[in-house]
Amino acid sequence: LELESDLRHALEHGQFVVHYQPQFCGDGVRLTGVEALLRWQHPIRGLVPPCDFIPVLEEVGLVVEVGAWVLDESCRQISDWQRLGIAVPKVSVNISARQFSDGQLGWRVAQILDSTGIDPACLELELTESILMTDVAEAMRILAGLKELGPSIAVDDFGTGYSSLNYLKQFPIDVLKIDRSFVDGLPDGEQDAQIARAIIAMAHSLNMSVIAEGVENQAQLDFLRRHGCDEVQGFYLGRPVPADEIERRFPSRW
Ligand code: G
Ligand code: G
Ligand code: MN
Ligand code: NA
Repeated sequence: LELESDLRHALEHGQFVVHYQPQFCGDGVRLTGVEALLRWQHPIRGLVPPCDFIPVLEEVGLVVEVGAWVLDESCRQISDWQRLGIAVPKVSVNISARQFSDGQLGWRVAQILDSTGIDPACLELELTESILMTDVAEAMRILAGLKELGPSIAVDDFGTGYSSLNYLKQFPIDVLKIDRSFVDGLPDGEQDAQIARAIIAMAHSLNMSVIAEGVENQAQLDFLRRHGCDEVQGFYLGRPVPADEIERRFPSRW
């Protein structure tokens, strides 16, 4: 497969880059963190979006190596920001299914935290419901190990997969991310509004915090704020951008 060898080449020749999308307090003003999002800077094709190559990385198993690189790069970035006097509260890193279950994640996270010296509370790991529910006992064991190292755990795309609420409450989860498919219909879509309210209420009753993704307008932001959503993220507030643009655009809002 040509794409596979292109992707190996990309990893070896530094063609992957991480962009960062800002996350804000429910008020939409104070920055609370950034989500690390992988891009492929291809010499001819330009900036390739992850939907065009992450499935292939998954398929050929390269996602573990590339994922480790993203984790490394993101923690290094936090450390660089801290050196510059920019106190970025946290970076959220997406973890793929293979990366979660390959038995190396805890070791890698420990090593990265150790080599960068960042506060472990500055790192958040985003997992999907399906990653957690595929093998609950195994996930429980892996999560317990990760939590001991100090990062927070967020459930990405929440509401699109299937979670057993019984397990959800037993996992050491800190944050639920309301999937953008529900944010889309806010504030007028009655079902989306009910679902968003229910997720916020459930998260809070389980002592979890909630972030809504895919916020694209003021009306969505107003609804989420009014209903106590803790954090917000979306194109309306800030697109994923290179690290230096985060520094330029938000120098004093951390
Ligand atoms: O950045 P964008 O919205 O185009 O990302 C599309 C998808 O790719 C999202 O589902 C996002 O979670 C995923 N993605 C982006 N960066 C990473 C990464 O570093 N690792 C993994 N596993 N998925 C990522
Ligand atoms: O699955 P995950 O939540 O990691 O996906 C993140 C993806 O969502 C990124 O590719 C990012 O570009 C995209 N994204 C972020 N904010 C918005 C938004 O407001 N609207 C839409 N449509 N996509 C968004
Ligand atoms: Mn995500
Ligand atoms: Na998501």
